[in-house]
Amino acid sequence: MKIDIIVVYVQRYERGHEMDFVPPITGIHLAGITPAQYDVRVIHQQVEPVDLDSDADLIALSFFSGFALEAYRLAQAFKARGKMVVAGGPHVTFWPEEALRYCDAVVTGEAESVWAELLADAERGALRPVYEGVPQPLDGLPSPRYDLLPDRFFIKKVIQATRGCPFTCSFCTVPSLSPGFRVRPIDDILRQITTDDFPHWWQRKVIWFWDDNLTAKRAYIKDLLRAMIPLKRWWLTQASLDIAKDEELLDLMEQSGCIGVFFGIETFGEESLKDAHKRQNKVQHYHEAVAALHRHGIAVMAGFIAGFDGDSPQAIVEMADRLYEIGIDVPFLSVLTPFKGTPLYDKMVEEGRMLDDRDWAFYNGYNVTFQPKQMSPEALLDAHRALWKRAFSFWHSARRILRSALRLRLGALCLVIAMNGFYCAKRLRGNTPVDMRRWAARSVALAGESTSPRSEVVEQGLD
Ligand code: B12
Ligand code: SF4
Repeated sequence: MKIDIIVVYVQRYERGHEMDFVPPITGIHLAGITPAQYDVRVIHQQVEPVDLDSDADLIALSFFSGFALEAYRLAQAFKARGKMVVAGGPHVTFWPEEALRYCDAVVTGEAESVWAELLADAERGALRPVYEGVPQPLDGLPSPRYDLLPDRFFIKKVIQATRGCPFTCSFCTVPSLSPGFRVRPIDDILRQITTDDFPHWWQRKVIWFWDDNLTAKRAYIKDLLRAMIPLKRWWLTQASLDIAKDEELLDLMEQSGCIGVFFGIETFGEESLKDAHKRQNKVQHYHEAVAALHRHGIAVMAGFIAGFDGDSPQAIVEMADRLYEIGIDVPFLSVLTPFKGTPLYDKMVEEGRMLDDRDWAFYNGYNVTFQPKQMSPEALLDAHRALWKRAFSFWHSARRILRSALRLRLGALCLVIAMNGFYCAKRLRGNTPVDMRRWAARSVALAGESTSPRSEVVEQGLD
């Protein structure tokens, strides 16, 4: 049986992404856990077209909420060509009934416990509608199929060492998607790191850990980093801000080649932090925490969110200056989005604040899907765009790069130049995040008559 795993994507910038640094791990991981008797391909819609006339027997779609309409459009097109279509991922996990209207079967939760069974059922033409994946120990997972990655991705070595996060931020689905915290055996990770047959030196040198919160279990991460020191790699990950107080961990991160860490800093509002249950963040400690990472030469990437109840339009735009003041090297700026499976979503539904005229295309992290407390949805979008333009202006981007040149190690500096240069170039060319108010008509037309915008789904009681 031939399988096409498609990692669905819809461009999030007016004129596309222009360059693609790091691939998702999901598609190549699914290919890795696919039993050897099947013939598998992985298609990343982010960088390559989807061939609707593929000779695959089974199409497996993976997607986030923001890409659901496109996934359903693909599902319909493939079904019209007689293919079996299955789907999984965070959106499907929380909206299985909706996905089943377009697909033959869905997997909720993690694939490992049910994927082989689903494929065997597909082969004998006996798919069940729902396969409920249950979290399993992560021992002995096979390596992702790096050989199936398209050349277009600059970095190739994406790894996942842990799943889950001990925190419970109100806007995040990780606690309900991956309850608890699981780690992979260190030997498995080392084996994966040292399996190196990429053509370019930087593809062998750089590792990106796509973990929810890699540093959550300190004894584990310290052992892993000690074992990584002799491998002389550069690596990046996502972690929580509380690590800044652990000098031993920061030392090990430096010695093992850490060049960048992403923190969810989210906001400068004390009330908003409380609302977000972000107990690990303290506004008065931001500056010192970032400085601690810099003392080890590590670049600090940080996520900021516009649209908390405590936010005013002015406070949102001013974040561009405040994030510079606390020393952030690369900012990532999104709009608060209530995803099902989070306390934030439950609260917004309870308060009647979800905007039912917004289809899934608005759930891409750059558009507004709820009624903000202190402004209109339009004013929130405008404030976010003003923040984005200010933060990636030539002046702000150049200052961040120059400052990094004085205090970061080489790999970290390369990262800061590449990321700031990338976003600043977008900004200078007017390639801003897509405004779905203008794209909505287009996305619904693309999706075809029978795909449901979110409002219809809610009306039909599938919520
Ligand atoms: C790494 C990561 C990223 C990376 C890589 C993105 C990517 N395209 O993979 C980056 C930083 C770029 C990113 C960006 C964003 N992300 Co993100 N990200 C994650 C994170 C932390 C881990 C995902 C991962 O790779 N896990 C490891 C792989 C192996 O597991 P997996 O993807 O979960 O897949 C498993 C199951 O879901 C299932 N499965 C998945 N697909 C399929 C398909 C089939 C057919 C089957 C059978 C099974 C299956 O089986 C897999 C193995 O068990 C998750 C949190 C999480 N725990 O899911 C958030 C998460 C997926 N991200 C999320 C969001 C919202 C975003 C952004 C929109 C944020 C923003 N504001 O901009 C952007 C979108 C950008 C984009 N280009 O797609 C949300 C999605 C919520 C939703 N309902 O859609 C999550 C769940 C976090 C959250 N905030 O709640 N993200
Ligand atoms: S710390 Fe990050 S991964 Fe953990 S719950 Fe909060 S937002 Fe999600």
